[in-house]
Amino acid sequence: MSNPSEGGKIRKLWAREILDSRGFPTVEAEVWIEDERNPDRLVMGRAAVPSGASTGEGEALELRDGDAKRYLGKGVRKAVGHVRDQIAPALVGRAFSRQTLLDDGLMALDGTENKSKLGANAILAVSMAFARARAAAAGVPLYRSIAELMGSQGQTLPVPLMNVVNGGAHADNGLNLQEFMLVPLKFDRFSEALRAGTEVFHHLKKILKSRGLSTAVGDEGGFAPRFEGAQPHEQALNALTQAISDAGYKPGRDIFLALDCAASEFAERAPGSETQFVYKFEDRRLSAGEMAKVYAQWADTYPIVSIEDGLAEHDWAGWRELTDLMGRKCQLVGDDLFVTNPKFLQKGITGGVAISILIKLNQIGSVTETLETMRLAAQSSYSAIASHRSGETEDTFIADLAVGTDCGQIKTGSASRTDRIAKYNQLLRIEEELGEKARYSAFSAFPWLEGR
Ligand code: 2PG
Ligand code: MG
Repeated sequence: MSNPSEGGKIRKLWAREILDSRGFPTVEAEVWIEDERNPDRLVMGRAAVPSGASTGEGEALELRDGDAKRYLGKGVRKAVGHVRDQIAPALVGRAFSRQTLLDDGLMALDGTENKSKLGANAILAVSMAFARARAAAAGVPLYRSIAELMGSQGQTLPVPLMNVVNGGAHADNGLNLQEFMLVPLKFDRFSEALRAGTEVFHHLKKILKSRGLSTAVGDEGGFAPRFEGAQPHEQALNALTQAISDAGYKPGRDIFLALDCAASEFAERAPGSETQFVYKFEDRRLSAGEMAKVYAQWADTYPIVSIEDGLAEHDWAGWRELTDLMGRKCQLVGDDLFVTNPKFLQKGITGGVAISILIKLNQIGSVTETLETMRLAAQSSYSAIASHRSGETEDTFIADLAVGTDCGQIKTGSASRTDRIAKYNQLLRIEEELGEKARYSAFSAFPWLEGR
């Protein structure tokens, strides 16, 4: 029996290969620890890691088996084996009073910069499962225990960035840009914002259908229509603003738009240059400056409040130009650029690049480091958006992460596909549980819009 103030001992640790929303394997872990109130009783925390398609080069390593005979090489038996054969023997029988101690132990066991020995998928699954088990052992909801780790209040329901048109690497429809999102801001409660965004999603479906366009959905549950003819991106933006109006809301007052360009996917190094990039956008080849002007012009025409990865991850000079051009009136978000890593974020802060960071647990590979990055963002007045990956599971950790850290925004896909909806439903539960204490400070990340 261990001293409850030191945390219950880990009694059992297990992992298995499960499937993600794209039908590829991923790691699920279970951590069994002693209940703090009754050490004879065990509580279990379970967590599954997601997987990206448009990944940043600086991400922690997702370990895949590479055995072409299983799941086209994408099996995760090695990572699962590392949990069972290396992590479990090192952790079982020990008590960890804090998440940091467990995560430090995992990192020491791995010993590499990018978690390539054990695999970030093995490490993160255990880290998240432990966070859940610790919350259960203390008898508190996960968001509450994350709030304690973060030193936050854990009462802010996030603005949902709802990705209702999918393109880029998440669809097969000729759109360069990966995500067109709805941002329902002028609402008092998360549940009302979610309702509004969902209604717009249904109206968008009607519009696409009436134009004979496909209403089949992409990886994140958004529609993936092929807009024929000139300027398909403007066609998508027009369809979205129309859908907002059709649903009875005012674009630019109630509901706004956000983009994830995932620009690394359509950029290449300029011939003969190490630092300059060319953007193969629609049928043109644009410089970073020209690409930035396209965004600035869109932001003048459409109610766009947030642009993620507008330029490629290695195009730091271009990013600086973009930030100078738009950083005061549009949330410029670094995803592939920062890969949830405090080192890259620090480089951005020092260099005046971007004003916001996308947060994906599996880019960095542990709960502790994720919170460290979020702390650095908050200290530097960068907004932070808790995010899913395009390959997801039914795991809802990021919903609790968003509320627990009070980060104020979540990006977790469209109003379809249960892998996406699961997170929204968890947020509805949390809002209900928080009752009067629940906050929805919609405009805090967009101060330039306040009072509109
Ligand atoms: C992104 C994500 C999630 P992926 O680029 O922001 O939407 O996509 O998981 O494929 O990197
Ligand atoms: Mg992105």
